Amino acid sequence: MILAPLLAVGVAAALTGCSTLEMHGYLPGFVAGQPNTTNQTQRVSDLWTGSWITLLAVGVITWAVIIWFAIVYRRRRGQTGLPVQVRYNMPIEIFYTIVPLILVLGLFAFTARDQTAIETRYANPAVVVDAYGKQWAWDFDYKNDQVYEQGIQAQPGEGANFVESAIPTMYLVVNKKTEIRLRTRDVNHSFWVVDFLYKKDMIAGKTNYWDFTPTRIGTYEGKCAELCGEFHSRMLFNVKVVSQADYDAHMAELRARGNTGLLGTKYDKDDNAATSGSQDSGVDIPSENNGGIEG
Ligand SMILES: [Cu+2]
Repeated sequence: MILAPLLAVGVAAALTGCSTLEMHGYLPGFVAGQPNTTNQTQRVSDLWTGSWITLLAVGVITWAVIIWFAIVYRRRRGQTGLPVQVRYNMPIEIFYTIVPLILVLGLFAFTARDQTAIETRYANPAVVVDAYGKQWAWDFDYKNDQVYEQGIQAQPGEGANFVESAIPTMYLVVNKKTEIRLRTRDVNHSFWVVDFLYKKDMIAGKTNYWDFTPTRIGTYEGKCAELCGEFHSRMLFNVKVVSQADYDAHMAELRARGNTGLLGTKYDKDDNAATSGSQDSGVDIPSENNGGIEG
């Protein structure tokens, strides 16, 4: 019973010869004949399609029974009074208690299993990037190479487009274990890479982690997914997954631009922090939360 959703995916695929798009429940990021975008997206897609197939099966059976009863047991011409009243059918009551229980426990178990796998951190990530959300852009600190990119919010270009080259871009190395450490300089944001099927909040005073391995070279759209103020919609970024050589070239370029060292928490806007550069921190209150994550 627990394996039913996974089996159903396999059977459905075998029977219908689904396209790549259909096989992944119309989720973005899957392209026929190409590797997945990250090592996590197959797992996400399996959970998504498995849940849909299971719930659709329940739905179809339920709709069929509703329609069947409405037609077969409808009131006929000439009938009067109430139909025979039946109560306390124990087998049916046990059935409709147990089946939903199994469904709910099953959905919970699969979700918990996948969430645990996705949220597990690597012991030794090869690439570590600190991503700082800020109203309304992103800063990226490349920990290994000690260089940074300080982003600006998307700039209006021609027509309805933004200037692509001005959008902050995070570089990652294909097939390398990666850890992104997510922090915010001000209000809560959310780091979302659409084709990676993952988003995670950046919560004030907290560091979140996302560990994964990008597995396909390409450029992927990212955006803030937490309404964070006036220009939230311009809080865009790109993720470029490249070869080690291209990554090294980009690091050298940042170094040549003078972006050496790390930005760290220097530009955090923490109104309670005595050491912050905030204009309205008139009161000298030391903040427990102002510590960096260095260490
Ligand atoms: Cu935001």
